[in-house]
This record gives sequence, structure tokens and C-alpha cells, in this order.
Amino acid sequence: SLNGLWRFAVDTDGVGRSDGWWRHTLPGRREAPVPASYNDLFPDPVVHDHVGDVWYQRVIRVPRRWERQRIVLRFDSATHRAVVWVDDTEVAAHEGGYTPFEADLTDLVEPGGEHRVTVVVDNTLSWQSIPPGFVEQTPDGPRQRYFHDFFNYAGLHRSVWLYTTPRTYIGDITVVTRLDGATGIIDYQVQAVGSEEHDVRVVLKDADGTEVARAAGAIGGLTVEDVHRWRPGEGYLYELHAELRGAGDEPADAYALPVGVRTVAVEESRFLINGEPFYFTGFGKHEDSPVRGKGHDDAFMVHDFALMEWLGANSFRTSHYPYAEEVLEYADRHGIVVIGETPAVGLNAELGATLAEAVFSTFSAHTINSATQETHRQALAEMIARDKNHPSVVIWSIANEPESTTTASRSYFEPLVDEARRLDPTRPLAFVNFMSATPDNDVISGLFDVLLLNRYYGWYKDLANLAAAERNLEDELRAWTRKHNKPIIMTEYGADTLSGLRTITPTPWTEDYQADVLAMYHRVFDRVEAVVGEQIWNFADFATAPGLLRVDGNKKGVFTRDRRPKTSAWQLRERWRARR
Ligand code: ADA
Repeated sequence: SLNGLWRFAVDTDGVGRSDGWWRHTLPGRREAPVPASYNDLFPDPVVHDHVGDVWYQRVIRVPRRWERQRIVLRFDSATHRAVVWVDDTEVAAHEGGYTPFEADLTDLVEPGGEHRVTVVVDNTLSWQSIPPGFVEQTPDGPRQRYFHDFFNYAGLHRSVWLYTTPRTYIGDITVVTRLDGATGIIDYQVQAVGSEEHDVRVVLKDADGTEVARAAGAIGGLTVEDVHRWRPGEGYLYELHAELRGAGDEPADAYALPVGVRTVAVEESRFLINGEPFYFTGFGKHEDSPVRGKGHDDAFMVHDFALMEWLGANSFRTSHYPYAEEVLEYADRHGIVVIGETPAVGLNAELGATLAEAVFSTFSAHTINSATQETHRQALAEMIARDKNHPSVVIWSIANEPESTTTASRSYFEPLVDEARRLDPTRPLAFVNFMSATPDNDVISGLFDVLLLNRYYGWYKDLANLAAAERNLEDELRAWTRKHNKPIIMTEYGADTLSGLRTITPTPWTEDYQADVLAMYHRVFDRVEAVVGEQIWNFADFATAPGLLRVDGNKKGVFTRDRRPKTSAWQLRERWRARR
């Protein structure tokens, strides 16, 4: 891994693209850790609220034994876009902040040599980016504005790798699993890249390392009798060993892929895993922690999963972007169910227009356009390419709270839905529906398999009137069921809550009010059969954008930002543990 401290500069340090800074050593004034967002590292508002380019640089040493190998530089993410140089040569450029990209350095670097890697990372959001935003020119300089409710953390907040493979190598593997009674069938496809002749061999081992099936050929199937299923709560994994063999049968490349054998299906208003009805409990989350921002951290990850386990939660949504791969690998191993989401948050022209006028005193917004659609298509394709083999992922969420009531939204989403189904015909598809959408004005839900609803009865609607909130919530859920007989997952509900604020008569912002709001929703869920899941907004308090009406971030967490429980945690623990 190339994690650790890199030289770091913001373009206001006098380091710019027009000066060709990749040809120079960055001024050594600042260093930044990778993986981490850079925003909170320095007590410097210029860095915290920076709009535009930042620079990362370090020296890499290529091991001498990598002679005649293919050498690859991999970035697990660069938010939101990056250009990479090795010495003076541009080797990669990538758009989209939450999916990986690679540069093939084979013909550029010298085994045994040292090379300078320079990365410029640009955090600017525009009408063409996913997520969308715009830059407002103010007398004090540019300010980034956007239509989503989390801070625009940026930088190299996931791992960077330098790795090697043979010249002819396994470029990709796709597995799809099926069940036929007690028998599991794993359809696989191994894609080899390179000019050398090769055969493909595939061996499947169980969790003890015992071989249970084998096959030959780039495309095929493996059959396992009495298969051990991947199940919610029990992440049983087989391992598929794919091997390329050269002309003289010598091993060329090999790759081991964990495989969970499970099926996912929607039948009327039921959501089935392995043919059995599944009820989602858990959260919408964020990659968010003090100091690191969105920087991936194994300690925070394990702690968050341990807290979810303590509560008895069985699932979460990667709101509002694909999370670090480590998170999905953990979910695979521990049987946690995931709704995977693209970074298409804030694609809401109606809301954007209202916000733009009310908060930013500017024009009406156009977040739905063909350039955004193309960026969105790429983000969707990259998410599916990265995450298709994770058994934990059971639904793709194509967007969070987009506009969904106009003909423009219909023509925007139709081709994206077709594309998602072409890329992955096996997983149910959904989008997360905004609170102003109703069964009557919505024009896109018919394209999808599951209804994901974000509703704030008792907070943005019917504040401090939980009797009205309860009636209105139930009426709305029944109306959706009448219109589309599909499973409903409440993917957001909750209330901002200041940890430590208590009252005897529940009052908004208190811990007691949050507990009452959640209890009200749960009574309704238990009465409406089509509801197959509850994911509270949010697991923990998180940092938000300046400009939205927030006090020190979004406080809808069941845990504080440093993961101390609020009162509602015990109520959830009782409910969710009893359900298991
Ligand atoms: C939206 C949005 C979330 C969020 C929430 C809130 O529904 O999907 O990102 O922060 O509102 O708390 O207002």
C-alpha cells in the first residue's frame, strides 16, 4: 500500500496546473495522511472550505523483483476527480469520487527505480458532476454550493496501492449464484487480458479450505450439493480460485474471490433472500468521522459494525455513495445486508430551485440534464463493476431523492434503469423517493422493483404532532401499496436530537422526542404488511454543508458523531434483538 503521509499543497499555496507542478517537488510545508479527507486536518479555513485543486505527492520505489511483471497504480477513490502523473507523464484521469481507477505503469517505471507520483484532486461540483452543485463567486472568493446535506469532504480518502500481476492476467471475474433445492449453482465468468495463450481453471473451496467443485474454461458453472448458504446474520463464504495456465501448463495468474451463495428476489410486496421473506433493520449511514472526514478507517468501521450488532441491526444503506470496499468485504463476511447506492444525491430540480432561491438567493437549478446523466451512467456502471460479486449487496439504489414527478425525470431515468438491468440482471433495482413525491404525482416508481421511501413525519411534517404524523404516515404507506404492490423499505425517518437534552414532555430536539418519533413509525410499520424494512436516518450525527440550517451538523444520529448512544438506542436494541 502507498498509504501514509504524502506531501500536500492547496493551489492557494502557489501550486497550480499552469505552472506544471507535477514536474516539481511540492513545497514541503504541509503533509497529509492517506487515506483521509484533507478538510479537517489543519486549523485553516482556506483548506477546510477550499474549492478547486489540491496536490498530493510522494516517491515510490518499484521492487527489482517486479521485472517482466505488469505494474499497476490503483486509487480506491479520489474525490471528486483526479489527474495522476508519474514523473512528468500523465498516467490517469478519473471523474467520480467514490469508485476506483488504475494506471498501468509497466512501460513507464523501472524495477529497482524510484519515481515521483503526483496527484491533483479537484473537489469542485458542477451542474455536470455527480453529485451536482455549483460554485458561487463571492467578494471573498469562490464558495462551493450543493444540494445535499453532508459536508463536501475531499481528497484521497481511501487507500492507494502499487501492485503487480503477470503480463497476461485475470482482468475480471463475475459470479452469479442460484439455488436448486439444497444445491447451489455458481455461474462464473473469468476474463483474461493479455496476449499469451492460456487456459482457465476454476476450483471452489469451502470455508475450511476443502475443494468442493472444479471446472475448466472461461465461462462455466460449479455445482455444490448441500450448499452452505450465505444468509443474513451468517456470512458463509466459499472461495473461488481462478487460475490462468500457460501453454506448457505453467501457472500464469491466479485470483481468489470470496463467494456467498444466495438468491435475492421480489415477489409482490415481499423481499426474499434464499426464498425466505427478509425484513431490513438498520440505518442510513455516512462515511464520516472527526478529523478523518470521509477517510476510511478500520477501527471506526469495526466499531460501527459492533454497535450495529449490539443493537441487533441486520442491514444498512451506503447513503449517499459507494463506500470503501473494506466495508462491503466486512459485510460479506458477517452476513450484513447492504443497499448499495450511487453518488447521485441532490438531483432534485424542484428542491434545488427552492433551496437555491431561499438559501443561496440565486437562480433556479437544473440538476437533471444530459451531461449529468452521462456522469451518472458512468458512476452507476463503475459501482456495479466494483460491487457485483458482493453477496451482501441485495439492492442497487440508483439515486437518493431525485426529482421523480416530471416527464424530464422519466426520460432521465429510463435509460439508466435499462443500463443497470443490462449490467446486473440479478439484483432488484430502486431509487430513494423524496417526501414531496406521492403515489399520484410520481412518474418513475413503476420502473423499479422496490419502493425506498424517505419520510419525515414528526419532523419536517407534523412537527410535535405525532398523532397527526401517525395517521398521515399510515395513509401514505397504504396509498403506495394500492398503487404499486411492491415491497416498501423506509430508508430514512428520524428527528434531529441533541445528545443530553431531556424533557418529561417530549419536545423536538430532545432524546425523548427522537425515541417517540421512532416508536410511532414502528407502530405503523407493524400494521402495514408491505413494509419490509426500517432504516433510520442516521446511524450517527455527521458533518454537513455550511449554508443549510444545521447546528454543528446533522443531529439525527442514534449515536453522536463520536459514537455515544442516545436514549433511542436502547429502544431499538429491544425491538431489533426481539425480531432476530
Ligand atoms: C434527506 C436526505 C439526507 C438527509 C435528510 C435530513 O432526506 O436524503 O441526506 O440528511 O434529508 O436529515 O434532512
